[in-house]
Amino acid sequence: MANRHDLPLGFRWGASTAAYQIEGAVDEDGRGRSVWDTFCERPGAVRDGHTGAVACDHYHRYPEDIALMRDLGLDGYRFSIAWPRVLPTGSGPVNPRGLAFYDRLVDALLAAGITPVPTLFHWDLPQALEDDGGWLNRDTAHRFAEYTAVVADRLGDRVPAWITLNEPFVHMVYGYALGIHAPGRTLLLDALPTAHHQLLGHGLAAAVLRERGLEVMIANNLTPVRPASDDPADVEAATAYDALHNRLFTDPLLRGSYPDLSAFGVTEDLGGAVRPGDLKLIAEPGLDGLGVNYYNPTLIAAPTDPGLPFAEAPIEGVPRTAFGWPVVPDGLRELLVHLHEVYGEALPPVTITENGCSVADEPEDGRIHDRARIDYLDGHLRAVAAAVEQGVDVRGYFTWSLLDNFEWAEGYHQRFGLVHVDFETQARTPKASYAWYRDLIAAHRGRSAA
Ligand code: GBH
Repeated sequence: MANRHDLPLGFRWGASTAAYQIEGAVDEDGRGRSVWDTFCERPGAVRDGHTGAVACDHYHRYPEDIALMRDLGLDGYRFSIAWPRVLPTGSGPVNPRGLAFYDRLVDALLAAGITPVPTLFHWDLPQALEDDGGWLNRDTAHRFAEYTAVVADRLGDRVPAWITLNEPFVHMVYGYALGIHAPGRTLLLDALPTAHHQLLGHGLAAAVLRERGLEVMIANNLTPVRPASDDPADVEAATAYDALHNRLFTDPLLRGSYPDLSAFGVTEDLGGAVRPGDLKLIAEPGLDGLGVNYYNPTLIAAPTDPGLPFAEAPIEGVPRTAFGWPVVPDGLRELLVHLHEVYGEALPPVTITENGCSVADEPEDGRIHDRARIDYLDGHLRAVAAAVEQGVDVRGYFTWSLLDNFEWAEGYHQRFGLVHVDFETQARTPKASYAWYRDLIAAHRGRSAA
């Protein structure tokens, strides 16, 4: 297998976060409510009743966090912009104090030599828009494009490349189909229009960014789908699952069409959501890069429940993260090579926009020996290098996450950071993985310069 040091010259190193997971300050400077503020108040929704009200207090502590990024040697920092800070009711009046926060953040990043890579939507929809139907309502796509214009007009002079959406699949499934995330709806397959409306929002926002000469990416959580056996029933189930999880969110962007979802009893217009011209709006602006968030592969077997055309099977015989997710680094190589094979020339350059793991790593003598995270990152970077060797154009790697943070329905129980956060004192303590990543970046840069 390829060595991680074989990554190409100019390969970009980064780390990722998201607004609701780190900022806190939910009632400050005119921020409006988001669906996550509401969801956290619902009894039983988040483990131990945790909320993002304070989180990492990054809203106030961003200079300290940027100093940590600078010492790490990051080329880029992926963060998200909280829509309800900028437009407290989702549309209408702009909140200048909310916008000013991102202005300060961008300037401080640039002063530290770090490229800001903002994501416009990482799940914190303004509650006022949810009250009008959220992503079930087609109008939300238009509101998203308007919000994009406001933010791009303010930051576009300093921010070259933008990510529209984070993981529209997870937002649809966890947020609208199963109710594990905000807004906590349990619509099952009736959630499908939220896929189309998010993608339409992407397309409209992409056009807004393009008009301003800015680059456009999207961050999809993709997974290599493996059938549990060669049995045709398992293979058929895997094909159906792949269409829902992966191709539903890449085919319209890269091919201008939706995949066949007939196994789900779903028509090509996704329950009437797709109107003439929509697919053109989604595909036409094009993508300058595809962001890939990778955590683990998926094993799929023939259905056991009559309501769905697949069943998820456990992946045996591999290590698990503290969250219980299987650790399969080669799945990332498999995924990247598969994308390259399926989409060919239509596949834009790829950036890994998230990859990382939860480790139960409490401090010992003031140090955090998160060996499992180092092994995870090392294995996955070798997988990226192997994919590059097999011809995939991968431009960068952003680890999830810079800081331990609010892990959605798990509250503060899962720690994904290179930097430990004490949620009582807000003290930041770089872990062993932080030093490891810093040295790796420095070594790669040394080779690139040589
Ligand atoms: C991302 O979602 C989010 O973008 C980010 O905000 C979040 O903090 C981070 O990842 C960590 O969770 O059942 O064993 O097959 C990740 C979405 C959905 C990826 C569940 C792994 C299945 C694990 N995840 N998924 S398993």
